[in-house]
Amino acid sequence: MLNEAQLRDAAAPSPDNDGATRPIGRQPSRRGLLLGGSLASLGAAAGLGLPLGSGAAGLTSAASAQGAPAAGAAPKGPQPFDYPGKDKGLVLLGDRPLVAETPERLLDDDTTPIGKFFVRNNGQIAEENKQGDAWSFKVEGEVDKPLTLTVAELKSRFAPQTMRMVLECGGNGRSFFQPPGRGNQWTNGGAGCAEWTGVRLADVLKAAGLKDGAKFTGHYGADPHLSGDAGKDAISRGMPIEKAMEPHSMLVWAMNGEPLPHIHGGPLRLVVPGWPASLSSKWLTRVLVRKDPHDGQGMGGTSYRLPTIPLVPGSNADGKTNFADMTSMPVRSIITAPANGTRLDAGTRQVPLRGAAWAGDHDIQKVEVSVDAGQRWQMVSMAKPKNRYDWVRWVGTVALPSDGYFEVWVRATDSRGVAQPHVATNWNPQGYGSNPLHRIAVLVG
Ligand SMILES: Nc1nc2c(c(=O)[nH]1)N[C@H]1C(S)=C(S)[C@@H](COP(=O)(O)O)O[C@H]1N2
Ligand SMILES: [Mo]
Repeated sequence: MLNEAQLRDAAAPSPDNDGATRPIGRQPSRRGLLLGGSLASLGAAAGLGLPLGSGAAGLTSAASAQGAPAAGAAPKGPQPFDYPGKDKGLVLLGDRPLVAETPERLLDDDTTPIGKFFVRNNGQIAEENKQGDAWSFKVEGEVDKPLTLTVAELKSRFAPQTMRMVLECGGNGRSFFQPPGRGNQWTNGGAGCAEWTGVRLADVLKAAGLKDGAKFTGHYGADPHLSGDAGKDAISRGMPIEKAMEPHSMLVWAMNGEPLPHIHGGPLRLVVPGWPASLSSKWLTRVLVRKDPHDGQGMGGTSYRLPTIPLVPGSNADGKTNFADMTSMPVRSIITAPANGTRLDAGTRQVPLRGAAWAGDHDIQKVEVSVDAGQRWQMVSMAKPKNRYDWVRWVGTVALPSDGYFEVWVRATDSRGVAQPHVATNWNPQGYGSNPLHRIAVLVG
């Protein structure tokens, strides 16, 4: 394994392998290659979803796969996300509630900067709170001693820790389902990896004293329901107590060394790594310890639940039978450099690649890349994660046989030997658990 500095050096373009990558067009597009310069005709074809690669259903070329508008839909490029402190390259997926994802090429940092971190809300954004350390939350329910604690008390009474961990939306990858799942059409950008500082949720639950009946949690935040109805929660999810007691499940007040930004749930949020980020309640007001599985907003039915008996894609299901709550997120890898749609100088034969891989509760066993649509795979070098739930940064170089159009594919395999599929699988109405391999298009010459 390489350390981070070695990884950066290895990935730095060297003079003899022509690292002169330049994006096609000004703004790389989710629709793939943008119209621009000599690529206009290829770009136009790609933007309209013309199949340039495999004709297999759900396996269109990388150039057309990324956010190609549905047949008949008005061709509409990605909507930029305009929010204070956020990179303009983020892509707005919805403004009510406010949701924005990070294109793969912006996940190129070892630690995702706050400006590039995805944003997901289910309700209105909580009122901006200036209390900081005076913010308080409650621990109630199946505990001996219900607690009300301020952030200041968390800081002084418990042992702080900092962990670099992936936060990933349960719906990440949803747009790859055929037919589409209901909800925000995430590509791979509903994820980021930040340094989270806070205390172990387990330490606080122990201080409250768990009763024998303490089997599940339920989480509440201060954000109003989208409708403004005070009787409803924007979202309120919960988990088995074993997950809550893991040392990496944290009450967090800082992100990348800064006070937790308002949009990411400051002054206080939960970070429950490995599982759908909907458990990682922002603007945390209450953790309810329960005997029974939580029944809040976003629990039950088909919400954050997967079929235990595979469904016919597109069929109706209410989730009442043969569905189970999502636990670990599936294995995923992305190419973060070069960007999809990069044009390389004629004669370029060596292409350096950089990326990331992660696998929910599991470790990454290997990451492989292919330039011939998966006929042959080669391994890349992985850096050592900082701690459990950190992502793996990887680098590699692929050789191209000629000028022309190529796709680079990446797939990761988790520590159980489970690899990313070629297409999204286990279709479900709300489109969870979709993790097909990531593909980028490059044009040489
Ligand atoms: N209070 C509250 N917490 C929340 C949510 C929310 O809508 N309200 N959304 C959840 C979901 S679905 C995700 S994916 C993550 C997103 O966290 P981020 O906006 O900091 O990226 O927050 C989770 N925590
Ligand atoms: Mo989410």
